[in-house]
Amino acid sequence: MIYTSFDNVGLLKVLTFLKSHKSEYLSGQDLSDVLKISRVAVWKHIKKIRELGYKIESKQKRGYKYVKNTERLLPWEISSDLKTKYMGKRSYYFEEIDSTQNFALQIAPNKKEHGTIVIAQKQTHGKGRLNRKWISSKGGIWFSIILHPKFSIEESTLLPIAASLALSNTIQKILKIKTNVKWPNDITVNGKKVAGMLIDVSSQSNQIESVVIGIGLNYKIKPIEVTKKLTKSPNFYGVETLLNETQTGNPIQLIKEFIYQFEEIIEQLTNGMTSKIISGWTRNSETIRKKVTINTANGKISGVAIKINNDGSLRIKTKHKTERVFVGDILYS
Ligand code: BT5
Repeated sequence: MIYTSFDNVGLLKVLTFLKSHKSEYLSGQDLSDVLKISRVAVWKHIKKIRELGYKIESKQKRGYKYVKNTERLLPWEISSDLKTKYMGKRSYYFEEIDSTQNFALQIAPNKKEHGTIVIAQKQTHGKGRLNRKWISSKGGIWFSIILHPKFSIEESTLLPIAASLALSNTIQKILKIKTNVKWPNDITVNGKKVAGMLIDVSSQSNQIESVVIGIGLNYKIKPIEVTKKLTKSPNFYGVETLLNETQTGNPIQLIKEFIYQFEEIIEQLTNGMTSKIISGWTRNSETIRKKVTINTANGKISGVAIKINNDGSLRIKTKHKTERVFVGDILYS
């Protein structure tokens, strides 16, 4: 099932009316009269609203009362009171999809999708970088953001740094959990991976047409189950979850804050404030000044990680020289 920010009108009419009369019971007849829809339609919408995770109480002869919000990242929940200029105003929510990245890439060329978010509750074929697997069962936050940015291809190489800084700061602010960033695109908690991202850029003659940033965040997953599926993958270094099953949180608030911070950081990138982004990332980093070994397509490189260059690459001092690494996976020495 798919929900968007621009349809589901009838359902939203009922939900908005219930939300705006929080402490009252509203009868099916009242809702039908005020909203000018049939009683059967009211009943169908309320059934659906409950299935979507909202708590609606009902009492015989009195009617329905809104009690509690859903935890699902539904489009209208994300866009309501969102502080951004363009990001997240439009979104698609899938209960199940192969990969949000695949869907986002298909619609990305359309100009109206600038800032659009594609979210899934579950992915059947979640992708990592270099066609690796991303395990995305229910409980995580799996999403892709489409941008038609004003910055150049050179600056786009800094996007994983910018996105992971925004996400790391958001998690610390909203959930008060200490996170670290790990080059090039990971967020860790207790040294294990809690989020990863991947970027697909479409360009023509050095001009960016669209970018799709895919983000996988282990919000409330079972690390043991994910670990079982991953131990054979060569770059695996452990899985962490932000919340365990017994904890409650507010994922809608988390994603709204992220969208806001990400839009701000994209603005900085567009205005050439790369050193601000890099120094913010470095403060959160568990990579810089460490001895590292990196797996690259051309073999392993060992040395001390010195800094992130303006193009997002990592500068490493090996025994004999200083090297720049653009793509790779870090293993700590
Ligand atoms: C990434 O790749 O970390 C990018 C992950 C991006 C996932 C998002 S979800 C929404 C959007 N739609 C998609 O289809 N994808 C994006 P990479 O750095 O290559 O890391 C992949 C590696 O992380 C795998 O080889 C595993 O070792 C490990 N891994 C896979 N699933 C994981 C999980 N849920 N938690 C922690 N580690 C995982």
